[in-house]
Amino acid sequence: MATSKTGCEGCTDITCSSSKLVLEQDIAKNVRTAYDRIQARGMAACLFGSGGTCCRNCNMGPCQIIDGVEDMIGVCGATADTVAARNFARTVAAGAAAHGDHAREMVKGFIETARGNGPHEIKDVEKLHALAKIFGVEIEERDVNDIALEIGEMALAEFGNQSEQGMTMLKRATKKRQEIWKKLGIEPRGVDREVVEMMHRTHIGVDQEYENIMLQASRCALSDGWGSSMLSTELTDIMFGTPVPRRAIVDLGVLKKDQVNVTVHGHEPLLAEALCIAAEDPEMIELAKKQGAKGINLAGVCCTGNEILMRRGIPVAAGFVQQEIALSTGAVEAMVVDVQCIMQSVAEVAKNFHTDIITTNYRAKMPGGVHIQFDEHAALESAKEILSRAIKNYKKRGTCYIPEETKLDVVVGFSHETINYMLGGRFRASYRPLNDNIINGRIRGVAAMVGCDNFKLADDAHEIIARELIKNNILVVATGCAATSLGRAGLVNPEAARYCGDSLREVCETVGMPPVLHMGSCVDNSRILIALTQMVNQGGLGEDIDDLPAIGTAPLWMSEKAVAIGQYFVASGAQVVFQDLATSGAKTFNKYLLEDMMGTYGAHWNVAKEPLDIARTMIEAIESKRDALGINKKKERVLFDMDMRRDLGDGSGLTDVGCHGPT
Ligand code: SF4
Ligand code: MSK
Repeated sequence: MATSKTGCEGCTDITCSSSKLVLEQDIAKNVRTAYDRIQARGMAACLFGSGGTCCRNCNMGPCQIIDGVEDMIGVCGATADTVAARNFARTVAAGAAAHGDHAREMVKGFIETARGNGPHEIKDVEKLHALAKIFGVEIEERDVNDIALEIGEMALAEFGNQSEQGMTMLKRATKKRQEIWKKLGIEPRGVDREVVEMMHRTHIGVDQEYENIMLQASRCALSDGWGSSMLSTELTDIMFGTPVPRRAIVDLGVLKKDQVNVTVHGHEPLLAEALCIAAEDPEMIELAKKQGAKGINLAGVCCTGNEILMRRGIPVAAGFVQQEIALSTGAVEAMVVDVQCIMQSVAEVAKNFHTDIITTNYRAKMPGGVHIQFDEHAALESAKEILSRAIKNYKKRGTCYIPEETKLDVVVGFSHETINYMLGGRFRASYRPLNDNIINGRIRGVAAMVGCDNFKLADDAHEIIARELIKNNILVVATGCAATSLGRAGLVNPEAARYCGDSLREVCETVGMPPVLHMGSCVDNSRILIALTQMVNQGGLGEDIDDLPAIGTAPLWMSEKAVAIGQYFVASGAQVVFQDLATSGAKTFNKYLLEDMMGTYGAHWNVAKEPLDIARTMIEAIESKRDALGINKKKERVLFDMDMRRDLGDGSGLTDVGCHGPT
């Protein structure tokens, strides 16, 4: 097990206690994890790669460019700025493609559900009707499934749209933002089209002006945030239920000694939802009992985990950096994977144990994995076949170690609808109380902590940033593996209010909400776009997202999707802070990202290396927005009386966790 910092680009400090506990055990002594591989590499990353100036877009290269050195441009003449912009834009395209392909599967699953095929049904009719309004679909005297089918087919058409018309969801943005996009000519048309155009424009000899390349990068990213990701979130909510606050648990201690442990890892919740249904099937439970287990324990990893955590309260065992460690417990009968963020190394780790890595999607196989194709037309049958295989492994389990003490309570399920109800009460749901609390300074602003975890910083980086933010009375919303990491740190539950500054603590205690609101998986960042837009529409905080005291960070970003997310936030007017960007080798382009984009979008990228620097950058940005809004007058600390408590929430619609939400 690696435990010390290396000189290379990577941190092998394991601060997470559950990971440490597992890796210290004898059963894990032959396991090689990413921490070991980082230590073994022992060399710094290539400067051209990390600076963004290595180009291999044609076979005259690879060309390694040195900015400002005359002969060190590409063979074709491409400059550092062009190369770095092309590389950056291709990262955006790859991220948008991943979200787009995920979303397409969800739309297809939604259409099958509307046709009455499979185990799922339309659960959130209110949300279906709201979406019908956006799509211009008639709802009066129509069957729910008919409406769903029409919306599903319109949503599917958005992927291959060939007209010049902008995508449907764009109209949910503020008027001002829509005008900015129109003026710049970057309203996304189709999900697939923007990725194709991005790849074309970054082919050798096409678009060679970094600002123009970045216009298409914005359009491509917007087709993700306001297009595919938003479609995916909305249709998934309609099909599986819009999240409401619920209690759950996270961390490796959620695995169970006396049950068949099946971890579900990846992103697309169609299979995971079917597995949840199958795991409750008496026939499956009986099968598990025959093998000597007391039952079947499903646990999530990465964003599939977040999907079923949010909607069903199924525990999350691990985020991205812990996927190998979950297997190293020796207590997992099968890790069921679909697409994205699945390390190839899990198959190697599994060889040390009785665990099967079951790949389920034709797009994502791996050597050493067992492939059982998930058939969406026979979802339950597929799920049962997968579970049966896992159950049969139970008897083969050898020595195992589950760090049972590492099990953290969380309260999750904060869709943008929940936030509406939570603060406004069921009968006068609105963002007014949130806006008022920001205007009066009890809440200084909103910080989104999203995206992955990685091995570049110690794994308490999210916690350090979030603690600093809430201490400064900034409300945090979180998604993806960042949210899992914050859950492990004990910040995603109402008791964490004690770590907040006085005024945020009062708000959290009054409403009974955590200071870190878990909003879902990485596609669910679209919820944050809607929440920000609702704050603008509520009034009092400016005319557009770029006026809000709000900022985002993906401090430990790893996946290309995080860059697509960052770009759609910036193009929507929200600043973002990343730990690093592969653009520093191109001075002018780097300055464009970190400063000049402000003139175009009202927001730009920021880079800050250390966790506390990231937090400070965010706090400063929020305070300067408050200054610009003229709401930064010093307020005396006010103790809440009954009227003020009523303003925060009227006590109706109490859920099981005490938040005011839809029941
Ligand atoms: Fe080199 Fe230009 Fe080819 Fe890139 S596109 S590899 S810079 S010649
Ligand atoms: S899973 S994209 S590591 S959030 Fe969404 Fe986590 Fe990042 Fe994958």
